[in-house]
Amino acid sequence: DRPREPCFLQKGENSIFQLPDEYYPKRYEKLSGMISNRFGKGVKRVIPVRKIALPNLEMPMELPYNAQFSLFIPRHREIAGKLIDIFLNMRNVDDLISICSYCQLRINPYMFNYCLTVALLHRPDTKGLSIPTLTQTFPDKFIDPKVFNRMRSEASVITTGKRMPVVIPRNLTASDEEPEQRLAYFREDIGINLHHWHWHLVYPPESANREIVAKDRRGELLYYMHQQIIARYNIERFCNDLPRVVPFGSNLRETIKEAYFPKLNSVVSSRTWQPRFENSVMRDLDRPLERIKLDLSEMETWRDRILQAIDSNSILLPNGTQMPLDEEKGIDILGDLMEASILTPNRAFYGDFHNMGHTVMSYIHDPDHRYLELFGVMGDPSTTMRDPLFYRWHGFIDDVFVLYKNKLPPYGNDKLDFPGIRVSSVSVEGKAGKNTFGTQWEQSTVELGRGMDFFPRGSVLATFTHLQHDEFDYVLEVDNSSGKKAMGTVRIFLAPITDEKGNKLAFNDQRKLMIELDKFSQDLAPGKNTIRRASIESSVTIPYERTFMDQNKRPGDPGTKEAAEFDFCGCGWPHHMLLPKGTQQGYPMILFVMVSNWADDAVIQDLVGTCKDAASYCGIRDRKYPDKRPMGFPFDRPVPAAVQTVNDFLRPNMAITDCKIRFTDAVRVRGAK
Ligand code: CUO
Repeated sequence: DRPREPCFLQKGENSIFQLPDEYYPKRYEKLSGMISNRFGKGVKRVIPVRKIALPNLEMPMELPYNAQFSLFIPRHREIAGKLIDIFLNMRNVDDLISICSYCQLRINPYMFNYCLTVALLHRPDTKGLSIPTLTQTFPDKFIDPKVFNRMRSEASVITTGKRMPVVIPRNLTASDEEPEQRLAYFREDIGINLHHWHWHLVYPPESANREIVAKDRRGELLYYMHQQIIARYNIERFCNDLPRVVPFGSNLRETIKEAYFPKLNSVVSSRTWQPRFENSVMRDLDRPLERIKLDLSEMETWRDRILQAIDSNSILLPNGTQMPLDEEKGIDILGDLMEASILTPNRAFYGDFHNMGHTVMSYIHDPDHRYLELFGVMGDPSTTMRDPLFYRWHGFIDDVFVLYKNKLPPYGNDKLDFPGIRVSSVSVEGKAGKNTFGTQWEQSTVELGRGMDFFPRGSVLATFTHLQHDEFDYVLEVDNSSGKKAMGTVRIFLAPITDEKGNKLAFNDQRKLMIELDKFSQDLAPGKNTIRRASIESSVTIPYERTFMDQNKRPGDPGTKEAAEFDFCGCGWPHHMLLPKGTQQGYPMILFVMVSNWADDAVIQDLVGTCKDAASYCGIRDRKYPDKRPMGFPFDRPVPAAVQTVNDFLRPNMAITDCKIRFTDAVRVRGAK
């Protein structure tokens, strides 16, 4: 229950803010003169905070300081929407710092962190600021609490600079008896969870400031980004001898066989994140504290109405008229409707299906608050991907989107061909050999000192193990026989060849397992073109350093990029997870490349100074989604019955090659020579 310093806007480790006395809550009055003493000699700079006329904070303060905060709970979203607006409406950065200092001692820290981050991302005057990654502010959302005890001992005995990294054990959430545990390296990957958290930060579901929600093709991107997660997870399952995810949602009363024991403690609520036991069943929610009363039958009604809308290709609007789910905007509208964000065309009728699914699942252990328990990991975007149930729920959500996609006509030659352009070959070159991807474990060390609320302060390092691959190049030979210069968009995907039983996948199933690896525009001179593209340039991923944004490095330091690129661009699939794990024998896959006509793809816009290098799953900040085609093109639609294999699908401007992912069960240390 100690006040935490306004660490967000802190400039460097040794600076602190000096708050106006009036800002301290009554119970901390005596502390006001002492805060700087807490840091003793270490403080080099004290930054005075301006006293301002405070806006009405009654609503944000409604959420107790020690409560859990969830974006999936409607009342929490409303309260957070209000606080985001307060932060967005501050006249300048000094006033923002002032209101933050006041709020930080009073407002629920998770919500404060979320709202401030959203505001910093969207205010024109804060776009150059760096913010610590969530692993630094709330490491408790990612890491076993035992590790904190070890860090505490390390920090209290050893001075900063000499401390040894604390090792975060692998596979700690279940034993090998549990088959789902084979996927723990994916589900509990820190980078993957950070990506998902960032995605939901960049695409907040609610704000009175409608334009920060109403981003270009937001609903469609919700569909596509999560579709890709499910495809990636399914391939990962194949590599580990597990069948595809069984979607959960057509029968909401079915027994859920998967258990999950997160082994995380919440620093804010001083509670353990509750597990879900095997064979749990969802029940009606009645939790007055969170203002939730929801019968499962309501969710069933919402679901059936959504299915009905897809069936009839139209949505009922509040005024009684129908809105068509057409070819161009249908998926985007459905995304908003299902999530549901404030953009949903009719919340009263179609409800809040996906969000409430997360919520009901997250309270499965205490649906009527009889045990005064908080929600489990399914209730928070920074933890939900740890749980096997996440993939079952989003598997169902994806199936619903697919019902809509299945009603669209297959792409014809007008969409698929690029006359005059021929991809004559594609291959992969890297350390593991031609057309072989090499993967192994890697041990990395990250800084977690900022989120450690203990003394003495300073650097605390944690070492963890994650999947990694050898970097490689794609090599493409493209002939341009059009006689003039041309411009294409190169689209690179990877898909498995066989299903979980070892049977060859029919193309209609295979296309749903196509994971995007890269997409870029390319000049094509007349004649032969050899294109070499490095894996690290992927439009899907952000580099390792960005995922674990190291606050000790500043823009301009060796190894860091320019400020505009470095800051705030935390959304992006972690590069170390670009490829599935593969197998020791070499997991067979096909690499698919298409060069589409840039004239049909291009969105003409200025991209200077924006976060743009993980655009495939995250879009581009403040810009339109940079590809006019439907997301997932050319695999998002059904194919004619005659197309049985990927070879039947190929056009001259496409090519495939067989490749393998060979996994070596060894750990290399990041940075070691
Ligand atoms: Cu991202 Cu359900 O939308 O977790």
